[in-house]
Amino acid sequence: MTAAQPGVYIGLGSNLGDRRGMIQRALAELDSAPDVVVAAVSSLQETEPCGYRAQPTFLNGAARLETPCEPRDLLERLLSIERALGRTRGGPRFGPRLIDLDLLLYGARVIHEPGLTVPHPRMHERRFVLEPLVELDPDLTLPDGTRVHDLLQALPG
Ligand code: PH2
Ligand code: MG
Ligand code: MG
Repeated sequence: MTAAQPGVYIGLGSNLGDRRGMIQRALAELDSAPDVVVAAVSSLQETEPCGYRAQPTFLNGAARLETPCEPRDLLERLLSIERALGRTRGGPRFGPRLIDLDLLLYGARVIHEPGLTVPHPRMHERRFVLEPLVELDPDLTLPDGTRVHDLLQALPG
């Protein structure tokens, strides 16, 4: 019997250029690696920018991956796909980006390392992250047992 794969979830975002095309290219790139399967992709929704308001509207979603890659390896892949698609760093924090791939959840793993915090440290307060996660799995829980659905219900507005 093989062990169940942990649920690995990433956030998808873009607010510059061909936003849907950027997200699709990123997913195709990720899926093209022999050891990563993009198992499910949520719908992509228009969302108002948060954190830094004076920027274009985002397209956001989430995907569930199946992979034996360790979280740090997976993070490096995500960053390398962001770079390959033309993302540069150096604008304002939370500012506009061609593509943003965030490691949100890696099964029940809790990680606090330089450059890698899982679950993603700001996901609890972000509707544009929680909604697509609940769409992918209405019963999804965080490592501490909190239901993502309940976090969404608790958001103001
Ligand atoms: N990402 C940010 C900052 N603000 N706002 C929306 N709506 N969607 C995002 O993906 C987003 C944001 C930094 O990663
Ligand atoms: Mg982000
Ligand atoms: Mg990011």
